[in-house]
This record gives sequence, C-alpha cells and structure tokens, in this order.
Amino acid sequence: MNLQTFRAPTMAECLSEVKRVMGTDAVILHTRTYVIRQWLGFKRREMVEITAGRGLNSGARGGAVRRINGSASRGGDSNGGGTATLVAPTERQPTYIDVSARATNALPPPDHVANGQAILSSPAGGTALMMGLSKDVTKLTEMMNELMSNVRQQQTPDIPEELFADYMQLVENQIERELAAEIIKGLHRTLRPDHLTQKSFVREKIADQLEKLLPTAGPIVRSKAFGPHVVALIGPTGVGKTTTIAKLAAKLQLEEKRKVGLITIDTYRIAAIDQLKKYADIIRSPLKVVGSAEDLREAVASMSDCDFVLIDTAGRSPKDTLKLSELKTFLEAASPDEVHLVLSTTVSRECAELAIERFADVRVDKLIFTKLDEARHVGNVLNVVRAVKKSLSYVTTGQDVPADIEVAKGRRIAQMILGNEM
Ligand SMILES: Nc1nc2c(ncn2[C@@H]2O[C@H](COP(=O)(O)OP(=O)(O)OP(=O)(O)O)[C@@H](O)[C@H]2O)c(=O)[nH]1
Ligand SMILES: [Mg+2]
Repeated sequence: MNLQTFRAPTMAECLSEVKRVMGTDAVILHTRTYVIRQWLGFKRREMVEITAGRGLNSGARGGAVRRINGSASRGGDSNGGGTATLVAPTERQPTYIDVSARATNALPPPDHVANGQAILSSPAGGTALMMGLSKDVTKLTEMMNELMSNVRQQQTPDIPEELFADYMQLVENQIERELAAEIIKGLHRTLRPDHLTQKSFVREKIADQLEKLLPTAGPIVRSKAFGPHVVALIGPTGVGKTTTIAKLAAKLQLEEKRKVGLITIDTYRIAAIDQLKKYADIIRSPLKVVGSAEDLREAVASMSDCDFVLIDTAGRSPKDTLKLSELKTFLEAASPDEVHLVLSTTVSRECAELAIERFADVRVDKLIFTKLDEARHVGNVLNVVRAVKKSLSYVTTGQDVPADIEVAKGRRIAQMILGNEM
C-alpha cells in the first residue's frame, strides 16, 4: 500500500492535491487540522493535513460506509454520483473519506450546513421544527376553512353562516337541500341573535319545524257503529306488509280486546299464507285466503261480526302495471275504509316516489314507514310525506311482533331525523 501525507491551507486544496498526486482511487486514512504560527508567532494560520493511501479496498474493511447525508449502505460507493462518503470507523479503524472517481468535487458540508444539521437533530431543534410545522398546519387549516366557507357561500348563498352546520346536518340526514334551506332560513328569521349560538335551543327549534312538516293520521280507529272497519295494506314486495298486519292485529286483538278478522289475497306464495296463518293462530283470529275479487267481497261480508278486518296483499312491483290494476280491482271489491301504503325507510327517495306514484292509481289514504331501525337516515320519510301530501299512520322499528310498531308521532320522527333517538 502506498501512503502519503498532504498539507494545504484548506480541505479543498488538500483534497485536490491528493487527487492530483494519487489519483481518484485514493482513500483518505486520516485528516487533521492544525495551527501554524508565522512571523515570530504573531500570525496564526490553519492548515489541513490528509494522509491518503492507494490500493485499499474500503469494502473489505468491514466498516459501514456512510454517506454525508446520513443514509447507510455497505461496501463501496453506491450513491451514483459526486458525493464523498464517510466511512464510519469500526473498532480501531480510523475515520476516512473515500475520494472515488465520482466524488472528486464532493467535500464535507460547509460549517454552517453541518451546524444547521446538528441543531435540527438536537431535541430543542426538533421541538422548534415541530412548532414551526404546527403553525404552518394551523395556517393551512385556516386557509382551508376560509376556502370552504367561500365555496359554501357560493353554493348556498342564502344559508346563514351561524346555522350552516345545522343545515348540513339536515342534508346529511337525507332531507332535500331545498327543504333543509327553507327550514333553516325560516328559523333564522324567527330566532333572536343570542339564541342562534345556543346549539340545543336551535336543535329543539329545528325539531319543532320538522314536526310541523310531518302530518300524522293517528291510529286505526273504528268509527262506524255496525260492521267491521276494513283496512288494507298495499305496497312493493318485501317492505313488511304481512309483518305489519300481524303487529296491528295483535295490538287490536290483545291490547284493545277487539275482534279482528284477517284476509289475505296473496295466493302467489304458499309461504305467504303460512306466515299469516301462524300469526292468526297465535292471536286466535279467523283467516281467509281469497283468490278473486268476488271471493274477497264475500270474505269481508262473512266477517261482519269482527270489529276490524285487516287485508294483506301480495307485494307488487311499482312497474308491474298489470298486477297493479288487478290489485285495484280487488280493493274496489272489498271497498275498505282505509288503504295504507307500506314503504320501507331503507329504499331511496326515487324508489319511494315511484311506488307512491304507481300505487296512487290503486288507492292510497295513509302511509306506513317500516324498518326505521335499519335506515341510516330517516330524513327520507319527511321528503316522501311532503311530496305526496299524505299523512303517516304507523312506523315500524323492528321484526318483533307485536312490539316493534308505533303510532306515528311527528315529534318522535323529527327527533329520529335529527339522530336524537331511535
Ligand atoms: N328490521 C326490520 N325488519 C322488518 C320490519 N318489518 C318487517 N321486517 C322484515 O322484513 C321482511 C319482509 O317482511 P314481510 O312482512 O314478509 O314483507 P311483505 O311486504 O309482506 O313481503 P311480500 O309479501 O313478499 O311482498 C321480514 O324478514 C320481516 O321480518 C321492521 O320494521 N324492521
Ligand atoms: Mg307479505
């Protein structure tokens, strides 16, 4: 191995000399800075000394080659360009700098850079950095909020800022934007400015508004002195008509001690008949299964000793015009006192509206909303009730017969819409 020592006033000059004399394969074994005195000791001058060698294989030394920027790799220069690499000393090995072919211009970082790195990696530096970042994040958040506020003002220019969160809550609960805006603006007009900041007060007032918009019909009541009060339930498939009939029958029979007769015109599925028969047996109500409009008329007439007759119908697709007109013929024959359209809260507003439009041709007096327990948002109930201008009779909140049914109450549904209770 060929060893040589070089001296120069600066590291750059010294390295340049190393490279000139020993070539680009040189490995620096040792560096030091020392002071020389000139002019009888009056003038100080710093000198850099480098001891370099040739013919060394840095990878074979087993030391970890660390780049100046701190990342580690093993072996020789793999950094792909112009950076001097610092080889970390292993036991009893000196620190040395590898001046490789592509590292000729690379020098250790200037003092101020090294100092900056040292400060940043110190605990105090870290804290300062975090504080700076946190200030930046706060500033960014403020900018985002301002931006969002501007966008929201552009999209909904007439929603008062103080009630914007309440407006959004209504929208998120599926209340149509137009209606939500109407409610919020109405509230803003009537509330005193100091009330606007009282969140629970505002929520109560919104519940008041929702309640007013939810017409309810009250429970099924027998109004006539003679003959049964006849009620039919119609609606799309699987919404819960039969289950609701069973709940209503059980309430009337067991709680109100009324005599209830059951009729089903759902002869399409054996299971549908069995389903209602099971409930009829439990509450000891007569059940008739009919297959034609004429049979239905006769079945109703045969139950003249009942206080109530509840008619279950087969689920109909709102798109099946033929089946809907057949249903209409059945209902005309039975001439019920009330026809309730049963809708599931879980369907979209579009589906509910299509159902309402098509079933309106059959006959709809009141609405029952089922599966409130399954719905993520109950706001749709309000949209639909408003769109069809029919009142709500019952809502159902689960599969349990007869427990999971309630007479619809505006206040309770309003609270459900606001997510306050279930
Ligand atoms: N979670 C929940 N499920 C319900 C509710 N009401 C009914 N169901 C369930 O909905 C499913 C369908 O109920 P059915 O009563 O058979 O519905 P249907 O409208 O008579 O169905 P079709 O006669 O086939 O049109 C059953 O699994 C019921 O238990 C309710 O309020 N909540
Ligand atoms: Mg059914």
